[in-house]
Amino acid sequence: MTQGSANGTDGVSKVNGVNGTNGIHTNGTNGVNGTTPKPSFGSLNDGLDYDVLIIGAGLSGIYSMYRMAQLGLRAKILEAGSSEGGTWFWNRYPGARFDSESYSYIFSFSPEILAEWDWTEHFSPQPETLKYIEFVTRKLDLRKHMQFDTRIQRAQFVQATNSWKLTDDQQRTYTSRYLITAIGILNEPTLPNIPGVSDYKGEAWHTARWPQGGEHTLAGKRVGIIGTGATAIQTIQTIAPNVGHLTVFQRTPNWTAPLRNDKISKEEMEKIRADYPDIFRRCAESYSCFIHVGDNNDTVATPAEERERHWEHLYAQRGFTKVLAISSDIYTNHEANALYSAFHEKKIRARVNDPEVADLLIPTNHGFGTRRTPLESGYYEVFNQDNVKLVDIRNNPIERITETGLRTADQTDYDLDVLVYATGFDAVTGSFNAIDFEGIDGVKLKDVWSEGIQTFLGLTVKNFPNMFMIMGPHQMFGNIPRSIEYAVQWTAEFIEWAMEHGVTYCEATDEGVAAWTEHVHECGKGLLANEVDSWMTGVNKNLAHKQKRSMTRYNGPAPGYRKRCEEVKHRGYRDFVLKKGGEA
Ligand code: NA7
Repeated sequence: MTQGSANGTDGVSKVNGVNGTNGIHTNGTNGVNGTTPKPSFGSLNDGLDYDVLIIGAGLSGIYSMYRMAQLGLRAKILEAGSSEGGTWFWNRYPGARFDSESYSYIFSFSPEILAEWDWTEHFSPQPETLKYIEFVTRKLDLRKHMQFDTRIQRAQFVQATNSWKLTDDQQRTYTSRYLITAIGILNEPTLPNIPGVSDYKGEAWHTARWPQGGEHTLAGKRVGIIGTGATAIQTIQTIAPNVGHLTVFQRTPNWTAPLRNDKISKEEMEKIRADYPDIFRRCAESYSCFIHVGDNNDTVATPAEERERHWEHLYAQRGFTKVLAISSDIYTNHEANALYSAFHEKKIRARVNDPEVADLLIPTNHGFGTRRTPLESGYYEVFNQDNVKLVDIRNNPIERITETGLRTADQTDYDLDVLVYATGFDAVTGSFNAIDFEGIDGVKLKDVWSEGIQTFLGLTVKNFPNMFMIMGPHQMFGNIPRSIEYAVQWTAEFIEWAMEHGVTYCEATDEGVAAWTEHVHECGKGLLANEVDSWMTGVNKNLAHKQKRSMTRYNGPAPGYRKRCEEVKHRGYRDFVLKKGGEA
């Protein structure tokens, strides 16, 4: 879709009296200085419990709530967990940490929080990140707006009142004019579809539901772990030194490269703090909002020696440098990608003593960077330890989980004290499928997306009026807090505008959805990552319903994404069907 075709939806929307009103506010704090009267919905939402309901108290929900409170709205967060944090509340497995620089992967909107919070490591471990989130919540005084242990089961759009009705697992109901979903993209853990999962009598933990302090009980134990994705890699390298024996069951090896984490001294933190404006500017300008920026060099045409020298330099740097600061053709050109994969293959071989084990650890069915590339700290060296065994379950699959461990196809039994499932998530749409979303005329979101995701701006869905998705499908998955801040800001600006204009109904159009979905697919063309099965392309082989590869994320440049969303705002939201007051 081009910008032109987005404009082509002009005049399609039914806009009752709001057409042509160009009163777009870009200042989210409108009215706070006391000079402008604060907009309000007046009595329009009187029959409803809230103006806005937010599902989820992770980063998306927290910032949404902050903005709704700033607007003076009656808003509430409903959260399934017993505290705030979202991803960083649930994922407490050993070694869980950012693999983006702490100081670029956080909220940027509050100078006060940036001034007061100190990071102690370049890549924050989960406990510190959770503390940060708790600090933000306290600082912004948001806990009073959060209701925990509330798992929403059903979200129904009530046409008679143009409002949302949510029902939780205790059959309590909540109503609101607008609904913000802040339910994350990796929120529904999946167990493997291997027979016997419920037969196992020992301790069995999914990494996303790791028991408090579980790692302290692993000393001397026989531990097995299924999976070698980002989560498994962090878990394996952390527990391997402490367990009695570790068996890693690997179906598909992933490319991974050194994280090179380090402590941050007080002096260094002050330098980072002074650098914040530049850090966030660089993120805002870059393709996927990270501080690392690639180049457009021709990898294949570059002399081999020069290429290697450059890659060696990147390899020695922290974080995603070796994933993102490379030439963009590595992500689009098979030959360029093969060269870079070969460079990483050499690195792995140099670190793993047994060549047969190294063979197993080197991916053969996808190139470097074409799946989400985890970063590691001593992962490969783990496989040189006497107490660690790598089992290839691609050629010798797990036949079943038994009472005492598991059995592979060659009839080898592995007896285990603890079995760890690092088997990932029903990603992206899974968070939505876990709730029965029902829109106009009983349309189910699950059905709408069953043949492929369709959205408008990744923020809204046709037939689901007044619902805004923060980190919904078709949004940027790169530097997630950057994407969250933008999506929340856009949504808050719309709701503020809706208040000013008495708009009580906002729905995406067929034309808008078709054009946006086409644009998302267009952006994804030519990317090698979209030729590969992974959670990012919507594939999870553990689900009963078979999932085809799909375009789950926005693959174009972030500045382009934002530009398109801004255009919709500046057109007075005319791309939507809008209704005022009590209009049917
Ligand atoms: P991932 O990246 O989806 O990894 C899941 C791993 O589990 C992966 O190695 C899978 O192998 C393996 N798996 C899943 N099901 C099975 C079965 N049935 N049998 C054997 N092996 C299986 O999830 P993560 O939690 O590691 O990471 C998700 C994201 O969270 C990550 O990218 C970060 O952004 C945070 P497969 O590759 O499917 O052969």
